[in-house]
Amino acid sequence: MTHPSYRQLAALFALALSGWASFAVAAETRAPRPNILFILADDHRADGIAALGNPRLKTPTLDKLVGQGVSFSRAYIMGSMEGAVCAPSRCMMQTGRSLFHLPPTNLRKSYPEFAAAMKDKTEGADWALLPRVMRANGYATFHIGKRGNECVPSLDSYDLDITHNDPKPEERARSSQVHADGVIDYLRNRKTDKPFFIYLAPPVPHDPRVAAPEFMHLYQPADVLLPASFLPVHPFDNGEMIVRDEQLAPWPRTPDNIRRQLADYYACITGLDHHLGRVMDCLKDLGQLTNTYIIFAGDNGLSLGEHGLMGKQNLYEYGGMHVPLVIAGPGIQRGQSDAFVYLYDLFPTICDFARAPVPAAAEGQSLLPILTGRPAKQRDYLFTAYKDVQRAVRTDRWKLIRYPQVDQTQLFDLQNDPHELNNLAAKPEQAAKVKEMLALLAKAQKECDDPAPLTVANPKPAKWSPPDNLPAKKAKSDS
Ligand SMILES: [Ca+2]
Repeated sequence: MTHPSYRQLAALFALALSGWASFAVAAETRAPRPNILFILADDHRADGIAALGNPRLKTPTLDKLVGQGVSFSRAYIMGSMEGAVCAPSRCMMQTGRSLFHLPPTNLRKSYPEFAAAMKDKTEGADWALLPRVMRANGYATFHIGKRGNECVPSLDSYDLDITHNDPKPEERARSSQVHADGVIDYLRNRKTDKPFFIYLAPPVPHDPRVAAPEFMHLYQPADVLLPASFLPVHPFDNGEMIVRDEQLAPWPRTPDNIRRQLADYYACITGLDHHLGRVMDCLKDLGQLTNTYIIFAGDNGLSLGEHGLMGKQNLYEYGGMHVPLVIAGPGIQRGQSDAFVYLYDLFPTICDFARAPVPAAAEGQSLLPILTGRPAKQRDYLFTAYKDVQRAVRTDRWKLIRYPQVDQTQLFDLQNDPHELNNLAAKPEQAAKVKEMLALLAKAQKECDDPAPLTVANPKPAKWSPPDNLPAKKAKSDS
């Protein structure tokens, strides 16, 4: 079935430009291989870019990127089987594997341990790591970013890996600058003619949310709007109510605290945007900008008061799995796509940019056809998962979230209720839709080899009250 997103893009571009795009791709095969700069922000929400509909934010660099390329409004990670959602997200992207097909070893182990565990498997056919594929295809590879909750065997495979453990609080405010400086140093001092693949992954705008004073001063809590779906407390136990991230604000959540946290979050984003601008200026100075693909994405989403939640351990649209994704570069068109895509689709996409064969182990779908306005089969629905406590499937219009451990179901009409305010699951007139979406969810689970049941024998009570003996973590933002 042709996806509406493709239709939209196709209507705009295909007739006029598909011939041009084919020509451009063909011409590129004779040109030097392009560079690739992949920027993965940490906990950057899908709505964390001004040009994508958040005018309260200041993100001139990312706005420019949006204007030059394709932005994906329905990009997601598949989910997480642990509270640290960063880790499986980054591992999916660096291996091209979906959530339930990640290699069976601990992905926080170093490369030698990983390779030893995979000794009976064939590299390329059974497993692949993005930097190794890029290096094998003639790229100089460089990672700069955090090491905790990363795909460590992949980081170990970069030609140059500069990793920082979590910065100390006093270093947090400079984190975006330090990471941008690292890329600029690399670009200015590299001694090879090889094209580069840079993975820039700063721990920003992840908490604690502290930016340099000039960015902190830009946002005042009184100027920040509360989320449309703000609630003091989540209406039931979603299976992960007191995980670390949920303790970043006291219960019940208050408008003042949420506004303060949003203001700090925006400051971190604007700081990151400023320093990404310095990287772009450097590329331009070096004459590399026109031959470089630039990818900007977030590793996971984040709730900041939506539905009474503060973390990424949930499946709401303004929640844990929905991420920003913007791609610009040679031959890429300008526009927006609402195709359902996963972050791990970047693995084959980056291979395509590099004109490298896509390893058999990579499961994602290359985004190159969408980016160049060519016809391509798109996903009809999108599946997300969190531990054994939450499962969701969405289509163009409908979304169902199932909480098996407490026997709760939510059905949302995203077309008329994008903030997921009105749960329609108990409405008699929606019984057939609930049944249809549950069947689709079960189908998606089967396709993804997800063994979790959608019903359990003795569900727990869904009712939940905040613990009164659990002090909120002292986040900087609580002040
Ligand atoms: Ca993250």
